[in-house]
Amino acid sequence: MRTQVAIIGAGPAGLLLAHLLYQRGIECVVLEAKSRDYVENRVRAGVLEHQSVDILNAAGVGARMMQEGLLHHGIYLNFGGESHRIDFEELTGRAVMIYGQQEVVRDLIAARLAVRQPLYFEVDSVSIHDFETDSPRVEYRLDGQPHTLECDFIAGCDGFHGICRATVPASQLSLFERVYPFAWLGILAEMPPASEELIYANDDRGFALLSMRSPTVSRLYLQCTPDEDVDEWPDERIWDELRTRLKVEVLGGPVLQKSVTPMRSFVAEPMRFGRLFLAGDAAHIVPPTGAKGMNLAIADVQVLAQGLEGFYKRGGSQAALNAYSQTCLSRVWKVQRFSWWMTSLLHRFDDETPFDHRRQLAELEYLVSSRAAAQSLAENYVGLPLAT
Ligand code: RFL
Ligand code: PHB
Repeated sequence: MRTQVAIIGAGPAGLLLAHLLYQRGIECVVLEAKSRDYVENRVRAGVLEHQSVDILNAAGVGARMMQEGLLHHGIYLNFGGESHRIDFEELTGRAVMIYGQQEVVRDLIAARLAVRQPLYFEVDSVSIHDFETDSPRVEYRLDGQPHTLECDFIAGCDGFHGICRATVPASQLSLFERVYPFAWLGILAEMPPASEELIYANDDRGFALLSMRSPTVSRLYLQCTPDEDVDEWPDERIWDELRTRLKVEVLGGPVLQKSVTPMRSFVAEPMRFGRLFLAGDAAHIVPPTGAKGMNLAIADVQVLAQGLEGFYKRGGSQAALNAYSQTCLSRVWKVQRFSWWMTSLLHRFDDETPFDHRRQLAELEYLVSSRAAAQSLAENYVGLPLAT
């Protein structure tokens, strides 16, 4: 089989890239290791930057998001026994959209299937070859049968644990990483949101976050240890801890799902190797405190789709593709900085000194008393422009 672009991975990066390429008349095949049911029900991110909303709308896949998503004009920061609001609308004129990643994934899968374009689930033994030449290829197995997919380009959209980055010789990669000494215990619960906007709390007992998915479903997180055993967290213990840290009394309800997410910052440079392009979590990971992972994936593939359009519509010109890595990384590092900063500001660290803690509280005080400081948080949270 032959195609123009082979896309490995059907997360937000791979699926949106497939759709953007389809709109530009470029053929692609998407190969996904998991089942459709699995990827459509994987609970992850929930916040879309205003620019991600624009990209999804411009791609024609935003109708359900505009109907069911929740537009938020600010967030609350709770610390020192008080609650403070950061007003995005007033500080930046922008808002963010609360809409679950699995809903974005469902909309994109529906869009791909509606136009009857190739998207294969449950492929295994995927391997990529010859991407340093002009004729790369992908080998995989589907229903027990071996297949070869010849292509012009490979898009590695296969997440942090995928095979694309792992296939690049180590000598060609520079890796930058910070692993945090804590994790998030996250729950999805059948409970109407207890606040109209997200609450980020820096409490003496650790960080907590109140988020939501819909008028009837809430998403909440607690700072915990990276090796935390979920079985030691019966529902009532989680609710008690959330009430204490968030200072919100009315929390409770059936817990639909529980999981522990480790926290890391990670960047692989460059993001292009010959005819292989890495996008999304395959190239970088941010700790979730800044709500940026899915948004970075969306921004990467928007840049990649434009680069591939340049190649196919301008007689094989690689000018835009040559700029892909640099264009993405310049924004990725700014978003890394913001995500690291939000994480450092809001969590308790095992090795922190009383000085560190006082400094952290002083920074929070500064943030909610200085318009300049609040505006900096707001412009990063709603999303930095694509090409900076
Ligand atoms: P994904 O979503 O991991 O998709 C990669 C896909 O590749 C498949 N795959 C393979 N397919 C074929 N062959 C192979 N060899 C393969 N190996 C892997 C996988 O099955 C998968 O389907 O990466 P992508 O598309 O780059 O998207 C990135 C986002 O998923 C991620 O950054 C966000 O979820 C991060 N994140 C958040 N991002 C936000 O923008 N806002 C948030 O509020 C937010 N909150 C979060 C988050 C991530 C979390 N977790 C669980 C990591 C909250 C949490 C708790
Ligand atoms: C979420 O709703 O899952 C969420 C919201 C904000 C974050 C991280 C996760 O910073």
